[in-house]
Amino acid sequence: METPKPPAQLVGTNDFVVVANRLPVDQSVSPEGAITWSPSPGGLVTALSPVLEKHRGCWVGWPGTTEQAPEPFRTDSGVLLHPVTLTAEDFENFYEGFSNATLWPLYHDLIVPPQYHRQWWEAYREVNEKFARETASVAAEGATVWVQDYQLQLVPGILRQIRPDLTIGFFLHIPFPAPDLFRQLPWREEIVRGVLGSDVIGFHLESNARNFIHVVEHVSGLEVAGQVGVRQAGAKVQASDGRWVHVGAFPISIDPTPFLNQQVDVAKIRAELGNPRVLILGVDRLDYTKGILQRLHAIEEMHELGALEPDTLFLQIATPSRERIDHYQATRAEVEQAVGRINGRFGQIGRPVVSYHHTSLPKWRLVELYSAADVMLVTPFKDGMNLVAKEYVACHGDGSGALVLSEFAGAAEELAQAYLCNPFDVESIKRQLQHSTKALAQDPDSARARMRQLHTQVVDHDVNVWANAFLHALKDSENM
Ligand code: ADQ
Repeated sequence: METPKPPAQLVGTNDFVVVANRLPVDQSVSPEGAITWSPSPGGLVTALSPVLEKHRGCWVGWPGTTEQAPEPFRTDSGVLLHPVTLTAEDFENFYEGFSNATLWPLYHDLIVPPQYHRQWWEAYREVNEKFARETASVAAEGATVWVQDYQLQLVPGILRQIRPDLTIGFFLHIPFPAPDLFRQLPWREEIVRGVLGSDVIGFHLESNARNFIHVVEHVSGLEVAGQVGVRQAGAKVQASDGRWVHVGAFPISIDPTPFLNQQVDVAKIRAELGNPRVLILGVDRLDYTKGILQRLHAIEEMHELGALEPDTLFLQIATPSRERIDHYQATRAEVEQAVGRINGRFGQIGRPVVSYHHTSLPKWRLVELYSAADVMLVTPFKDGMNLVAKEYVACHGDGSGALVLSEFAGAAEELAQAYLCNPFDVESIKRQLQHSTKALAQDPDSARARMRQLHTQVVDHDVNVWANAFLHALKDSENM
């Protein structure tokens, strides 16, 4: 089929464009008030840097402030960062509203009730249009564009209309819900049409991809063919304009390099923490999906039963997140109340049993804590993947440590050797916590074998495997 020509006034010069809600930049303000912007490395940036650098790449995204946005600028490695400006009202209605109070809870199986407001939907549509127009203005003729995540599900459809010459991929970083849940969404047809503007659509898990295919077939009445597979876009859907859109599961991972290479003096870190006999760790954004409160209940009940070594410390690092949204404020209050109660009941003077920190930490510090922890507790009610679980495993190539992981985290599919628990069942968290600490103390060889298997899985399936598999599927779609 001949590739359509783009309208001349819309063409940019970048052959590969990533579009994500956030631009990978950090703002710093000097004491004199001068604002500077610097690139902030993250997993996605690391994974996509080689492709971005090779193809004169560009990253389109919001710089994280509704105030003064930077002019487009190139990083040292030659990647163009192209800011999309959002007003305070856009941020409230598009980001906090539709993205994080409608879609986020709906796609995470209604852990809290999603709110449906027409005004938020209008803002979502308008902001998606803005992202699509900015992307169109930077993409070269015939460029490849990779759109990321739930905030931007309308971008592929809008882009396809204004720039039919582009090859468009879309990846969803959070779960895609069961069809009966998705059907609640008043704008479900528009969302499906938007995503179907892509050539390839990727999800973390086969079950997510199958949920999507089911919606497309039974709610939108479109034809589907092929089979959903992992790291390939084996299923396809015929969009209403006749194009076949390819669908597959592409489980995301981490760049293990910093976790493998940093030398950590574990004894020193544990000494700083008061030399607990057992160190249990939690690291999450403070989000109601992550099950932090349930984890605390499990710890509390185990102290009640005397089922934890008296010298056990539970260290919880919780990154501030979406702090103006009601359910996030409520979750924080509940978590902090539980921490106070548990320490009040079981801590000693100068020696708490829970050490809780509402803060973000630099990666090197996380590596220290991951390396020092005997048990990592990852108990989300629902999670697209969960990279924290993979980061912890990457730090334990020597087979030390144990991972207690929710069966509702996407990561549980690949990390089946972890101590899997049901976070809705506090007994299940307690049981697996007990199994893991008992194995470390009484059956270290088998604990070591389990951790080594997990480690091999994570190192062999890193973020490059993820990005390459998706980009290959996208390339293949051009020849079909
Ligand atoms: P998140 O919900 O943010 O990601 P996760 O996958 O665990 O969840 O990634 C969190 C990242 O933030 C990790 O790299 C972690 O190191 C970092 N982080 C967490 N707490 C931190 C702290 N206190 N200080 C510093 N860094 C911290 C969404 C989906 C996931 C999916 C990812 C990627 O919800 O399911 O795995 O995208 O697709």
